[in-house]
Amino acid sequence: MARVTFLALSALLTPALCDYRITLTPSSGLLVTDGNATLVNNTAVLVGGHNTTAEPLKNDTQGLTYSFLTPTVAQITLNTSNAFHGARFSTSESTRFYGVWEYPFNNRIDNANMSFDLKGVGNNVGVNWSNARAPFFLTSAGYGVYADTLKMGSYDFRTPGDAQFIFNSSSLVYYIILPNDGGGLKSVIEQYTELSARSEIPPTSGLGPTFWSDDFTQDFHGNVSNAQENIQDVVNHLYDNRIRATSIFADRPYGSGNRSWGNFDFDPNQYPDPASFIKNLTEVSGIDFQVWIANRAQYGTKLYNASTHNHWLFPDDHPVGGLGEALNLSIPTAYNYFDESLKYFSAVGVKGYKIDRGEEGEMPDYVQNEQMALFLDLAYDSMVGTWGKGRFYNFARSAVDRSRAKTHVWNGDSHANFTGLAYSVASGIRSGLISFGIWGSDTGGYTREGALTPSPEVWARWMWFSAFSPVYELMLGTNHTPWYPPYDNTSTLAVMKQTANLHADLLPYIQSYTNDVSKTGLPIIRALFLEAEKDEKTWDVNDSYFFGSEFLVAPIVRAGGSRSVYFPVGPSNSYLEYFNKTQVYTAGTIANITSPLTSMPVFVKQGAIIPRGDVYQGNAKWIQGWAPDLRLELYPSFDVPESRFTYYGGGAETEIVLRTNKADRSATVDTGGLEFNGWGVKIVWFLKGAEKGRIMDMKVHGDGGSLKVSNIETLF
Ligand SMILES: *[C@@H]1O[C@H](CO)[C@@H](O)[C@H](O)[C@H]1NC(C)=O
Ligand SMILES: *[C@@H]1O[C@H](CO)[C@@H](O)[C@H](O)[C@H]1NC(C)=O
Ligand SMILES: *[C@@H]1O[C@H](CO)[C@@H](O)[C@H](O)[C@H]1NC(C)=O
Ligand SMILES: *[C@@H]1O[C@H](CO)[C@@H](O)[C@H](O)[C@H]1NC(C)=O
Ligand SMILES: *[C@@H]1O[C@H](CO)[C@@H](O)[C@H](O)[C@H]1NC(C)=O
Ligand SMILES: *[C@@H]1O[C@H](CO)[C@@H](O)[C@H](O)[C@H]1NC(C)=O
Ligand SMILES: *[C@@H]1O[C@H](CO)[C@@H](O)[C@H](O)[C@H]1NC(C)=O
Ligand SMILES: *[C@@H]1O[C@H](CO)[C@@H](O)[C@H](O)[C@H]1NC(C)=O
Ligand SMILES: *[C@@H]1O[C@H](CO)[C@@H](O)[C@H](O)[C@H]1NC(C)=O
Ligand SMILES: *[C@@H]1O[C@H](CO)[C@@H](O)[C@H](O)[C@H]1NC(C)=O
Ligand SMILES: *[C@@H]1O[C@H](CO)[C@@H](O)[C@H](O)[C@H]1NC(C)=O
Ligand SMILES: CC(=O)N[C@H]1CO[C@H](CO)[C@@H](O)[C@@H]1O
Repeated sequence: MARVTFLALSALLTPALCDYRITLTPSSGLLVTDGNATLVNNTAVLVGGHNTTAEPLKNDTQGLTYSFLTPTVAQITLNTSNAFHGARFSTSESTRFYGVWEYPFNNRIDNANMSFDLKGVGNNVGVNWSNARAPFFLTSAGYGVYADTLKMGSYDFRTPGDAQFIFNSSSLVYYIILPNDGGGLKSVIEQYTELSARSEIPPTSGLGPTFWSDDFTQDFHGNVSNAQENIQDVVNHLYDNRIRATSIFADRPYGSGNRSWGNFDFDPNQYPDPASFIKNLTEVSGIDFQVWIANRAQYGTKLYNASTHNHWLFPDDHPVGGLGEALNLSIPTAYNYFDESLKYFSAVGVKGYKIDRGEEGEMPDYVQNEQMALFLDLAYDSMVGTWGKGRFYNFARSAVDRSRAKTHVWNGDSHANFTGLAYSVASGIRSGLISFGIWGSDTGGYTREGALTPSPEVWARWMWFSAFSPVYELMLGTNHTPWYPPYDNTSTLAVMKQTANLHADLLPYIQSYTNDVSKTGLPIIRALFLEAEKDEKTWDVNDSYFFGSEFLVAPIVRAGGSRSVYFPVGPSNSYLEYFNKTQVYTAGTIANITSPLTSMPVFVKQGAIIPRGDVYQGNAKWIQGWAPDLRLELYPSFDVPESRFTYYGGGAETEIVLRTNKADRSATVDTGGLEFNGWGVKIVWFLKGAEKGRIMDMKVHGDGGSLKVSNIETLF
């Protein structure tokens, strides 16, 4: 590959569209320019025999090609005789670099001062194993870079204004991604996921409320004598308390054999009849069921015996705690054996996996990304054959890049205190920046040290955060159940009910955004700067986010009950407090907000359109003659002449348009003929005075009904 390709935008592109060029510098770096302006300074391409000795390619462009793939995406390929390849970028010192890791090092949403491999993060402050990752960064300088490889690599952001990556690979393709159509960094994420892969829309049951225990085989109460009955006890308490639930999953232990994993079964002492138990759970109680899996072979199990017999195991790399080696899944027979063995679970009714580990030393680090991708592929394959696309819920703590098409994520083992909560909020924001958009955290934390952890205060704050997360999943059991001592069966339980039921009622809104995640790659939890890119004050905010584009959410992540909230400039001139609907905050200001455990600081934009309602019955069998119920909350403002929302439900999209007219002080909603399972939709106008919360039934069918209110005073 001796030829250097110079391919500025070809004749195919109209010059008016854009004039981006990529050129080689005298020192063998690359520049992306727009007229006289340098947009991207790719100061060097790096090659070497080792990652610690890689050097800039100097005055030798053998094996380097570069060209624009689309008007806004440049592709660079490196293929030399070297074992390691990489690149370095340089911007101004104040530039932030985001992405690469879900884990928020130093509780930051950017990567300032960080240097680390593209691998599982391991034990760390706030969260153990917060591991979603992608070879993709984006910068406040307005572009992104995607290195398309599963080889091991290291990223270095220690020099202010610089970013560098080097991969253990004899060839490398990377992309420089510029915004398109004025879409800013959002469009950079969209173009990255288009090159990489997008998530599937999960089943509603996967979004929760989901309840689980780290160990259903202990902590029995009343007449309970095994895990199956213990789960039924949870189901009964949820029912009796009228707490909405859509899924339950069993973490390990649930199977037979050494450490309960490797025989592909349920322990008959704990689950005497798994198939009928799961059928009853799903069909009678309305709750889907998932189980834990991991690529690890425990001594003495079927998986271990088959693997040693066939030489499928990685040599003993001394995994943490001697937890068993991984199979090398690049061996086709190993992959197929595992895939076939897992089919037992879907055959007995299991509808998804909690996928653990993959980064605890059970394989050499340099294959971690390739092996994890294979394991997520086979976990997906073993489910999709039985249930079909989007009808089961797999979620992993360790997932790389394209695997977002095969799994959703939770953020690992968070600590059950405010540090864990703060880091979880930041990791949710970061997960979105690498386009793992369907995300949840263990509500209350995973690592529980001592009685009454999480404290009722931490737990309540976290429950609120999960209500405004894509997924609400909560660990109970093992002496940490709100309706059993040492909890008092009142206040924590009440907040659990309030927040789980709120999350269930927000499902129409959340589902609409899962459609966005799968179509565009844009996350549901959005860093403030994604919506307010021009407001530099949003660049470092690690504890509040836009939930979709309508809500500004500011979880309380410290003890004491108040926090300061910054209201970003750009998305809205002002923000209305969501629960009380009285207080209005001006964009660009900061306010101290106090909130009891029974609420949280949440705000809506001017012109917001928020679909809510009861669209999935789940366990709510206490509702006789249940039928879906959808309502549209509308927050008109004369500052916003028109706002739109793409509602997604029942597999179809409907465009909802809200218009205001200052001249005759009116507002009009066009519901696009929205129906839900043949039912009309309720319209709830949020207006001032007597109009506040005016509810109108919209029984228009099919004919694109629109509804007008006149002589109104808006709330902001
Ligand atoms: C680029 O810079 C040159 C020299 O300063 C100037 O003459 C020219 O007009 C500039 N072109 C653009 C597109 O700004
Ligand atoms: C690119 O970055 C290098 C290193 O910081 C700097 O020397 C060079 O002037 C920059 N080039 C441009 C066009 O900004
Ligand atoms: C690159 O090498 C060529 C000859 O191979 C030489 O003429 C040129 O000056 C060199 N350029 C730099 C920047 O070193
Ligand atoms: C790299 O170059 C070698 C030798 O020219 C070629 O055989 C190989 O296919 C190339 N690899 C890639 C990934 O392009
Ligand atoms: C990065 O480290 C330097 C010292 O090495 C420190 O002064 C600076 O505050 C750090 N920046 C961040 C964002 O942590
Ligand atoms: C994190 O994980 C390691 C290894 O499993 C364990 O030793 C450590 O106790 C964990 N830390 C916390 C706070 O859970
Ligand atoms: C780079 O080298 C260091 C030291 O040998 C090693 O720990 C790290 O894993 C390497 N990273 C990659 C991407 O190979
Ligand atoms: C790079 O990958 C090769 C396998 O392709 C492996 O043998 C080597 O140890 C890796 N190097 C590092 C530093 O991890
Ligand atoms: C089936 O589900 C119902 C409703 O939750 C429950 O009352 C019953 O005990 C379950 N039966 C079995 C065999 O688990
Ligand atoms: C949370 O727990 C971790 C692990 O035990 C501990 O290091 C940290 O200090 C705790 N944070 C708070 C706020 O208690
Ligand atoms: C918020 O409260 C803190 C501490 O009580 C105070 O220092 C600060 O001035 C307050 N900020 C605003 C905007 O009221
Ligand atoms: C955030 C906020 O102000 N919440 C308040 C809304 O009103 C209820 C009931 O009046 C209060 O309990 C909340 O604190």
